[in-house]
Amino acid sequence: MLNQGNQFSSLIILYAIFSLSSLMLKSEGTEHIVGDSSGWELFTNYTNWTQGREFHVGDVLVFNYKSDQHNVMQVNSTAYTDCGIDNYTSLFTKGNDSIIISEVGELWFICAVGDHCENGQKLSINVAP
Ligand SMILES: [Cu+2]
Repeated sequence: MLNQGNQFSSLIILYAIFSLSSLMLKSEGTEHIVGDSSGWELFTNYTNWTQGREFHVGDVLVFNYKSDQHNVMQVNSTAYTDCGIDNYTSLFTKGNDSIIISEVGELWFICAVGDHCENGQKLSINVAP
């Protein structure tokens, strides 16, 4: 049979476990499905998609697309504006790409296939601390 002291310490331990797990959940970033159910596609306005959303370091951007039709190229602001594909930071081609946001500031992504970027398949986000 448990005495008062033991019951009290079990409660403390339970409390510690719960607070730890909620802390762990909290530190896990938000997952942003780019374009929601449309995914990473042509004819989707990604500027609209970013409205009302907050992006923070540790969040994850998920790009869903058909890997034989699109890709995700992380570029600088100039390449974003000009749809330039010669210089890029990273290229993702899996079709289900999770990109962990690791820095504060603006980030730019385009699709480097054909004229997709010119047709609006581009995303720019502003990452808050
Ligand atoms: Cu594309």
